[in-house]
Order: sequence, then structure tokens, then C-alpha cells
Amino acid sequence: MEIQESNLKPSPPLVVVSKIEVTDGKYKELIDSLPKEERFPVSLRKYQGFWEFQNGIPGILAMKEDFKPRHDDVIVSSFPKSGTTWLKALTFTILHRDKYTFSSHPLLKLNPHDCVPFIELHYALKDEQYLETLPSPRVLGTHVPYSQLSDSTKTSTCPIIYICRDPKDVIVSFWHMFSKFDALMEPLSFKQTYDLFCEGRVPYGPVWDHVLEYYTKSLSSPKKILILKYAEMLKDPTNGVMRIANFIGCPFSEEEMKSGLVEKIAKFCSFNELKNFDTKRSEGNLKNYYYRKGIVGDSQNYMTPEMANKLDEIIKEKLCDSSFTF
Ligand code: PAP
Repeated sequence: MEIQESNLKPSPPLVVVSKIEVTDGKYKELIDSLPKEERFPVSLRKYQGFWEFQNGIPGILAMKEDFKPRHDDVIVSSFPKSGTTWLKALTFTILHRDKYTFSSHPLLKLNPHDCVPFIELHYALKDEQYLETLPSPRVLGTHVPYSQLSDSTKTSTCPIIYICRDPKDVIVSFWHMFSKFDALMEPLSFKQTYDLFCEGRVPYGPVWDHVLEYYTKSLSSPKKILILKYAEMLKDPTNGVMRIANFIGCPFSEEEMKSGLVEKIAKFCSFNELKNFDTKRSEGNLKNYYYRKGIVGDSQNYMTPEMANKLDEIIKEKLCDSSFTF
């Protein structure tokens, strides 16, 4: 079934969960008992090894308890600022390539986050029924670590695609995005953000544990979890498009390959194209939450070599028992 654009809700940035008032006594008691981080401009709590927006925890718990994927769902997951928007656009376009032409595609009118909603956001907004209104096959997104997915998600056959990115570039992207939410919170300096990040005390952090959970699971269940790296995708997007299509069980036919469809999809979802669609839609009021530079190595413009080395060393140490490298 085609997705009716008029039925899709505009997706607010995930940070809005930090402003949801927690009224349910059950959650309040649990949240009050969790370790707290106050240096971040909105309160974070550490829940089962990961720092989360305090007021987003009820949504994560409800999702963990309740969310049941459909057999043909595709889940895309990531640590924030690692390429989520891009992965959402690619997966949605690949999965639905028989339904839309490029000239009448939903992504021309909608942000990838509108087409691929965050599951925990809708649970946090107590609007999880919305997810049920979406036609199959759905692509759904999440930033929660693997251990905080629902058991049904873990045991179902629906594939999970996870994208990761050099944490140094993640910090820069993260800092820029949070600076834009000055109506919601006091912005932090880059150094403050960097220090918190190195301690793992940022929403969904620590990044190394987030990646390790998905990576370790992908080794034992390679058909369940595909790990993509932002830098590799940027270097060879057509290869990325084919890997996604193969993994979700809709490989490109010879005819499609010959027609250049793989390259067309890579181009349609490229940074410049997606940003361009967004600019046209927002009539010049682009907030740039999701599209900034879209490059590898921008951290060099923000971190001293000492800062970069220190973070590299932290990551190396945290990943020393694993074969994973960013
Ligand atoms: P989110 O967690 O808020 O959803 P996410 O999409 O994961 O953010 O990451 C945003 C980054 O992806 C931005 O990086 P930058 O700040 O370093 O520039 C954004 O520019 C980049 N990005 C968005 N779309 C694309 C794309 N099509 N290709 C490459 N990078 C992209």
C-alpha cells in the first residue's frame, strides 16, 4: 500500500522528550532512584548503563515492554548524529522503490524522520498507536541501545540496520545540533560538550557501549543486524545502497542495476539532494538540525590534536576487547 503523505505526522526533534512531564508514579519513583547528570542542560539519568533524557525514560520503558514489530518491519538504529537521517532516507527509498518515482517521492515533501518515525518518541508522547496506522512494510527508527529494545524486536526476524560514525565527528555534529535548541535549553560550550562526551554522559551515551552492543550482536546474528559505517558509506554510497537492499531481502535485479537505479537512489539520498528538498520545503527557514556539512573529519576544525588523541585513546581502551574499529 502507498503511504499517504497526508497521514504522516511531522516528527519533532527527539529532544522534545526532555520537556514531557512525567506524571506516572511508577516511572517517577524509578527515575528518582537513578543516577543523575546535571551538567547537561536538561537532566539525564543513567538507566541500565546508558544516560537518557530523564523525561524520555518512560517512553523507552514503555517501548521495551510493549513494542511488537510486524514481521516485515525494518528497524534502523544509531547513536545520535551518526547518519540516522541518511540511513532512514536510504532504507525507505530502497524498500519502497516500486511504489514511487523520484519526481513524486514522499521525501520531496517530507523529512526522512516523518517517513521513518522514532519508536521511542511516539511512546514518550503516548502516541504509539500512530505507529500502527502506518502501512506495511514499515521502516522505523530508534536511538536506544540494543539491550533496551523490546524482547519482541530482538527475537523477531525483522532486520536491524545500525549506522555508526567516528565519535569525534559525532561530537561536533551533536554540539551544533544542541546549540540550535536554545529555546529549549541553555547551550553548552564545545569544550563542555566534549568533556561530557568523553565521560559518556550525553543522551544515549556512552557511544562506545552503544556501538559495542549492536556490533557484538551482529557477530552472533549477522542476518539480524547489519553494521554500516558513515565514512564507508560516504566513500562508496552505491555499495551501501546494495548492501542495504540485500540485507533487507530486496536485492536489485539485473534490470534495475542496468538502468542505474542503484546510483540514482544513492544520489537521491545524498546530502546535497536531501538538504535541497528540506530547504525548498522550509522556504528559507531551514533549522539545519539534520543537514549541516555531511563530511568526514570536521572534528579537526573544532578539536586540538590533544583533544582528538585523548578521545581516540578512550575509545581504543573501551574497545580493546573487541575487533570493532570506527
Ligand atoms: P539525528 O541523530 O539528529 O537524527 P543524524 O542524522 O544521525 O542526526 O546525523 C546528522 C549528521 O548526518 C549531520 O552531520 P554534520 O553535523 O557533521 O554535518 C548531517 O549533516 C549528516 N547527514 C545528513 N544527511 C546526510 C546525507 N544524506 N549524507 C551524509 N551525511 C548526512
